[in-house]
Amino acid sequence: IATSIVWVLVDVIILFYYLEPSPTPSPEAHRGIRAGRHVENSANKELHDDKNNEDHRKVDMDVDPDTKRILERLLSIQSFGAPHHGQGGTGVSVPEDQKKEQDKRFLENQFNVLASEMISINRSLPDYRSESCKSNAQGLSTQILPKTSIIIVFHNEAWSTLLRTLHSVVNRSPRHMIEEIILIDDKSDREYLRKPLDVYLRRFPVSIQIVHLPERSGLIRARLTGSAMAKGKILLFLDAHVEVTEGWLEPLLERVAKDRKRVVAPIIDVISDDTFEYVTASDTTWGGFNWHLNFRWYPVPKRELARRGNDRSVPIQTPTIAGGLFAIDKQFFYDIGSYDEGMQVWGGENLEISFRVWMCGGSLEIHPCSRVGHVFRKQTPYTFPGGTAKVIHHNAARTAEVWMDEYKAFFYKMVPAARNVDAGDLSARVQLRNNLQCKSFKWYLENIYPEAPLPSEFKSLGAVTNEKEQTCLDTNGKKDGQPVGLQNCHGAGGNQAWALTGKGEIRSDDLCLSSGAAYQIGDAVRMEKCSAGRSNPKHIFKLKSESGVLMHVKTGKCVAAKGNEVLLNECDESKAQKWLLEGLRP
Ligand code: UD2
Ligand code: MN
Repeated sequence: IATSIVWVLVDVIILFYYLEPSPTPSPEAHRGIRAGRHVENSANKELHDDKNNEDHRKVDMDVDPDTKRILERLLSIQSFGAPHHGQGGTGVSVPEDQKKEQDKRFLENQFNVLASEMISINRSLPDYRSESCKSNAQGLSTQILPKTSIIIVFHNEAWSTLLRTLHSVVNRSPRHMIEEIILIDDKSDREYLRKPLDVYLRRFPVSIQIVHLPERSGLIRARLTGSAMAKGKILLFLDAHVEVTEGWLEPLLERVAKDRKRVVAPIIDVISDDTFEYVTASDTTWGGFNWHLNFRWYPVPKRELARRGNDRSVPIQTPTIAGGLFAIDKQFFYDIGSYDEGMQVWGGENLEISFRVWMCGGSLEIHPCSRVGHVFRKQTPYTFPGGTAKVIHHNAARTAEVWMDEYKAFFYKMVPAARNVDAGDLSARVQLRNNLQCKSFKWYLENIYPEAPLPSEFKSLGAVTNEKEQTCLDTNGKKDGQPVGLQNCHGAGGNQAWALTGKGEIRSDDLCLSSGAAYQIGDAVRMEKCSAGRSNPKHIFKLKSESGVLMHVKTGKCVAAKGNEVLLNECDESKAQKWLLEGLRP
C-alpha cells in the first residue's frame, strides 16, 4: 500500500513540475467578482445569475421532510456565487479559527472540502485558450457536431465538487451538443448523494440521469453501466471533481466526429487540493508510463512538436491518456472492446485502453484548445475492497498479460509482488485482441512511443551480479544524481531490476548509469534520468559478452565493484570488473 501511495505522490509531483505559472485572471473576471455575478456566460441565466442567491437555497415543496432537511442544510453551507471567493479561478484560504475543522474534513475526500464549500458552485474561470484556439472555435460554433452523453461516475464524492462539476458543464457547453448527463453513483454511503442529490438534479435544464448502483463495482464497471445507457453518438467521460472552461467541448467533439477512431482528451489543468486555485498545466506535456505501469506525464518530444508544425493549437498525438477525461465515439468504444470488466475499483484501465486504441487501429490525442481542471489528490480517499496493492497489481497484470507480449517482463521485474496476485480469466480479452488483429506491443513502442522508459530493444533484463563481490547493482531507492549501489542479491527485482538496452544504456526504469559530468579515474558510477530521444553519450556502455566486462564507451573505462561502491576504472579484466547480466540474450 505504501508503495502505491508513493507512486501516486510521485505522479502528482511530476505533474506539478511541468506546470506553467498561472495567468492573471481577466479584468472581466474581476468585474464579475465585484458585481457578484458571472460574466463569462451564457444561455442558462436561471442557474447562473446570483441575484437570486436566496432562491438557490429553496427546496421544492413536494419533497419529503427528511430529504428537505438534508438538502436545506447542504444549500445553506454551500456558496452560490459568493461575491469573491475563488472567482476567476483564484484560491481561497480557510480562516485561522477553522483550520482544525479543515484538517479533519480534508480526510473525507483527500482535498480541502472546507475551501471548496467557500467557493461558489458557479464560480467564474478565465478563458485560458490561445488566440488561435479562439479563432478556430468560431469556425466550430457554426458546425453541426454530434451530441454527446457525458458520463460521470463517483464514489463518496463531496457535494460541492460534484455540483461544481455539473454546473460548470451545463454553464460552459452548448446545450444542443449535450444529449444527456449520466451519473453513476458507485454505491456511495453518504446520505446526501441519494435522494437529496436526486432532488437537486431536477434544477438543471438538461437531461440528467442518475443510477445508484446496489454494489460497489469500481470505476471501470461503473463507467460501463453509464455507457450502456448512453444515447449520444459520442461518449464523454469525466471525473466527479472537475471544472470545465469556456470552449472545452467543441474541439473534443469535432476531432471525434471527423475520425471516429480518435480518442480525444483535453489538457488536464490542476485545481489545487488545498486552495482550489485553478492552475494551468503545460500544453507541451503528454502521457507515458513507467516499468511499474503507472501513468506518467512527460514533456512532448521535439519530433511530435515538429509533426504539428509547431502549431500549439494542433492536437498532440499522445502514447497514453490519464484516463479520467476523454471523448470517444460510442460505436468505436464498443468495437474495440470498451473496458476490461475484470478490472476492479481503480487503476490500470487508462493504460489498457491506451495500448488497445493504438494497437488496434485508433489514435489518442490531447487537444490543447480544450482545458478541464481536475482536483489531483495525493491519496485516494476511498477503500479498495480486497486491498489496495492487490487491486492495483491485479488490474496492471491484466493489462500486461493481454497487451504487452514479452515486454510484460519489465513490469514483473519491477513489481515482483504482481506475480503473486491472480489476474483472473483473461481469455475474453485475449480473444478480443485476436479478433481485432491488433498490432504487437513492439510495434507500439517503435512507432508510437519510442521515447518510452521501456526500451523496444533489450539485451538483458534482471539482476546484474558482480563476479568478485557476488553482490548486485541496486538503485538503493535513490534518484537522479546519486551513485548506484551494490547490495546482496535478493533476486526479487525492484531496485535490482536493470536492462541493457539495444542502444547500450544500463537502465532501471527511467534511471540510466552514467559517468560524472567531468569524469576522473575512480569516479563513482551515477544514476541519471535517461534521455527520452537520442541517448546521452554518457549513458552508453558496451558489453564484452565473452567476459562480462562493461565498458563505458565515452571514457573507455570499465565498470568495477569496490566494496559496495561502483566505479569507473582502467579496464583490467579482473573479477571486480566482470558482471553477470540476468536474462542475457544472444
Ligand atoms: C486517474 C483518472 C481516473 C482514472 C484513474 C485510474 C484523471 C483526471 N483521473 O485517477 O479517471 O482513470 O486515474 O483508474 O485522469 N470512483 C468510483 N468507484 C471507485 C473508485 C473511484 O466511482 O471504486 C470514481 C471516483 O469517485 C472518481 C473517478 O472514479 O470520480 C476517478 O477516481 P479518482 O478521482 O480517485 O481517480 P484519479 O483522478 O486519482
Ligand atoms: Mn480524479
